[in-house]
Amino acid sequence: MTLIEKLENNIRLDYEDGVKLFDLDVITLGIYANMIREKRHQRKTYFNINRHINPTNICKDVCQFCAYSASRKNPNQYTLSHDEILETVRNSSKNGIKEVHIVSAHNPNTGLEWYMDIFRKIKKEFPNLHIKALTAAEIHFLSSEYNLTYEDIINTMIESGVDSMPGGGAEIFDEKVRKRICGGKVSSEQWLEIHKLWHQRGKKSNATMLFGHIESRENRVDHILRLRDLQDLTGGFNAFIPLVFQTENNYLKVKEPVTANEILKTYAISRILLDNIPNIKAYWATSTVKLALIAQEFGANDVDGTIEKESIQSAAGANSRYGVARDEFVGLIKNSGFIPVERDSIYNELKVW
Ligand code: V47
Repeated sequence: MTLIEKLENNIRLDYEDGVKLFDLDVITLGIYANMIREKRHQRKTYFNINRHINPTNICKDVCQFCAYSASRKNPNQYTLSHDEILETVRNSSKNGIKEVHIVSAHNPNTGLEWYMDIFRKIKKEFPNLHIKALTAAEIHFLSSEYNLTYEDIINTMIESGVDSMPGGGAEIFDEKVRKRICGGKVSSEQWLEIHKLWHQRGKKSNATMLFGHIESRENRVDHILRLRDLQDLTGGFNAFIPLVFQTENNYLKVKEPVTANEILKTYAISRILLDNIPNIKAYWATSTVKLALIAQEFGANDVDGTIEKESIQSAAGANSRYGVARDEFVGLIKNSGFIPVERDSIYNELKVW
């Protein structure tokens, strides 16, 4: 069977097929990805009203792609106090946020109890607010700092009010590339194991892939298929988020940012290969809002949220420091020919515009 015949007949594709997909032109890929997208989500584009909080940028690890963590490239260290975090949540709750997304660096001074305490405080004051917090990389860091098992950390997170896990820290699973870009932090196997354990507790999470740096197309396909394998076992991933590498202020010497053509191909191929992850998120902070909207024609069905403030990607050059207002999102999505749907963190529809 040829690749096109497999695509026409919705046959599950393997690694070799996945690599060959990149040889197809972007429009052909878009047509097949969009067929799958429209079958699942029609013309709906999802977003949520959320707030990103990055409590500290002090990090014991040195990832080569990171411009956010305090280092030689970024001398401005900070750690927010619990009062500052709570004040941020209070202010954002006036804007109707339904989710806080809390992700940090690996700071040995903000320990396990520091995190659990702020989660409990947020949950106490805002019981209906969804807390999406702690990447698998942070869980791994806390587990090694405290000599606790992943299960111990996950139990404590759930007891303290964490509702879901974000998809960060996945980067690229290929061990060789991973060693070069973020050697020393959570391994690919450990990342997948932590999400598996989280899913086994009946909880949902997301998965990311950082692309457009030194990885190959083959590495991307391998990454996506490792996620598909885990999803076959657990069904716990809500969304897959291909993160476009931002080139400024970091140690990776990537001169040319990845092209829009390659980004759209990667979204489309993600949709085609991941027949078991329902949502493909074009995270606007890394793709730009405009490309995130175009990506809706190439398999993506989500643009992430209003964010309000964003520190990780904007430190590396993204134009995402101050979020996007809800009404702006609604207008942009409508103008692109899609139906804006405000969702909650686990993709229940809250309002169809
Ligand atoms: O894992 C770091 C990435 C991630 C750069 O789960 C960079 O809904 C681009 O995971 N260029 C953290 N990306 C952010 C993240 C995320 C974002 C939005 C939604 C969700 C979700 C998760 O940021 C890290 C890393 O891969 N990152 N540096 C950079 N220069």
